[in-house]
Amino acid sequence: MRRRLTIPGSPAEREVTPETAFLARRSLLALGAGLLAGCGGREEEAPVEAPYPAPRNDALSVALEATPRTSFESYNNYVEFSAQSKELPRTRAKALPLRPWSVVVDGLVREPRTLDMEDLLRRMPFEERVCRFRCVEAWAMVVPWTGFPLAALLALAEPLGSARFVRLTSVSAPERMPGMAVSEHFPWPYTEALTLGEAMHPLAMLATGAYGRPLAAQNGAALRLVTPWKYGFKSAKAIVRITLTAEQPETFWNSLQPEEYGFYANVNPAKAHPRWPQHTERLLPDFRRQPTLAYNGYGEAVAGLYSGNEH
Ligand SMILES: Nc1nc2c(c(=O)[nH]1)N[C@H]1C(S)=C(S)[C@@H](COP(=O)(O)O)O[C@H]1N2
Ligand SMILES: [Mo]
Repeated sequence: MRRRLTIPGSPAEREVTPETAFLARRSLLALGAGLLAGCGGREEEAPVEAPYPAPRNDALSVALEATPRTSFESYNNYVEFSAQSKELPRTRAKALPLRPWSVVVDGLVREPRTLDMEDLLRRMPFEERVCRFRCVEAWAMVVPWTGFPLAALLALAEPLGSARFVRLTSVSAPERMPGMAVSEHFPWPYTEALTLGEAMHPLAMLATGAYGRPLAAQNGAALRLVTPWKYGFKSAKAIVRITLTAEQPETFWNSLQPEEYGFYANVNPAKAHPRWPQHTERLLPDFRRQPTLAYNGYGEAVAGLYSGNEH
């Protein structure tokens, strides 16, 4: 990644590069700055265009009306800001700085990477996808996310053959996140994980936006996971690290209450939560009751990942 390349013309590069090669390379860069964007020094790069709105991927979208943005942005689960309130995350999350933002991709990879938001905007294939979204608490929404396949980011880091899981770690900012102190016994930071097969599935997405604009802080800006066939708690917010591992990682809710929150957490109307049924759900904005679908309606796409016994 260009972070680890020397900026052309810097003293360090002059020391290690024969002068002729240095001059040739510099003129090449000057000529081909556009082509080399993403490979050269930041000086040569044009400003990055924000991808909003991004082209819609109809094949991976549902033909349903989106939940109003105001509901999406004002009814939130974000325990770092409040474990009780659906409303407080919206006001409290304003304290979280969203730029600069970078994500580390490390662990069992050939090329560990640190990418900032500009790197992602420049290098990832952004698109919009309208997805069903189902919380384990039995409320549901339909959200037009903007983002890119998690697989595209993993490919940059080149997972090793020994990698079997992908752990996603949310930002830890106790001084900005009052919920962390209130729930001090929780296993912070918030982490989630997928099998590598799930993470490479085209439906697994990293979102930077929704409703054709950047994500609001309370919805998990600057970068959050979207796995529409799983309960919402799998979709970690404010991701700063993505680590490939050989062993199944401990995850936040699963380690707190394994009977209530499985590792796989695929939406399953036939398997009741210990404290409530899951065969129906309440769709925002008006909490209209409707049937819950197996794999949240994505069974045709994802059922092949499973034997059927995962929970
Ligand atoms: N870091 C972090 N990620 C999180 C959560 C959280 O508390 N902290 N809550 C999860 C749960 S339970 C749900 S339902 C969704 C809610 O996303 P939304 O507020 O954007 O609707 O985020 C998930 N990701
Ligand atoms: Mo949730």
